[in-house]
Amino acid sequence: MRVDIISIFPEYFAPLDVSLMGKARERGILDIHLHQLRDWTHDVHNTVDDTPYGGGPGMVMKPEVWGEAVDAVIEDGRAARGEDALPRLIVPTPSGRPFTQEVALEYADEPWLLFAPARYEGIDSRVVAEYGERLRTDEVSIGDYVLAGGEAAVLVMVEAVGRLLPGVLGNARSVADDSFAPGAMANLLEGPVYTKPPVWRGHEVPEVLLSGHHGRIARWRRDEALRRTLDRRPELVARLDRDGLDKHDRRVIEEFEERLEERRSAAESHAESQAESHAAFRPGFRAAPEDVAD
Ligand code: JD8
Repeated sequence: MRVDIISIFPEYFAPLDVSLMGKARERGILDIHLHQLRDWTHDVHNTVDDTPYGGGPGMVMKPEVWGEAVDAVIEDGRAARGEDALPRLIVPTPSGRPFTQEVALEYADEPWLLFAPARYEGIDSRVVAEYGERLRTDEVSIGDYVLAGGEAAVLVMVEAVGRLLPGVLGNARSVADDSFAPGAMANLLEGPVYTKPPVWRGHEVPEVLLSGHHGRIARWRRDEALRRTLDRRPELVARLDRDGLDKHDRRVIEEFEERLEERRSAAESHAESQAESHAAFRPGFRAAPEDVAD
């Protein structure tokens, strides 16, 4: 896979020289090209930004510079990959569609990705409009928090996609076992993991994992993954296709929901008793249960 990245901070991508992505590049599985956006400026200050039309805070990145840069990189890539080759243009933005494992799997099937991480308030929106007519162009977000620029998002996406390419991950682990990957553990979070020693600072490894009984171990791991997902990402359990759940799974879910209900009603009655004791302490004062600190 060819990957081109255009940025005013190409040095930001040094991490792609190390570890899994570094090896993937050495093996020629990943062919990453970094480009300095300012190479396509023509003024003495190498200006890439200007004030926003309509006023408002910050600066917007100029369309002309991005236009020249993207055109040049596409020409460069077509020279290497053939005149009919075209990249998929990916523009990170907090207002983009969510980047998910499903999208990562889709991108992993692409022969050529071109990333356009911006800074400031983002890129003049006519750039995406322009290339959206010529290329498959995606505006994507890696999560509901605000970064200072798109570079970190590109690092995340290149690693999430790169590790899915054949030959990148050793056979120790297959991507089929990934959380959020289609399959048995689809949309379940990873469960707890353990290694030697069997006891550490008084903390023991769960007995079942030392049993060598693969059936029980698989069952335990699935139960733990289900419980952790119910606890931390209940919306993912709601997405599970019910036919994929066996009787034992449903039992685990019922047990969890019963405990949740017990905890909830215990908290509610505790708050009520607190409110009553407060009322008893200050006659005429009626504290609403939610105002009574736990
Ligand atoms: C690209 C400029 C900063 C964003 C003013 C802060 C992705 N999940 C994500 N959060 N933030 C980004 C992201 C932020 C970016 C750029 C991506 C380019 N900024 C801007 C608008 C508000 N500043 C992102 N993917």
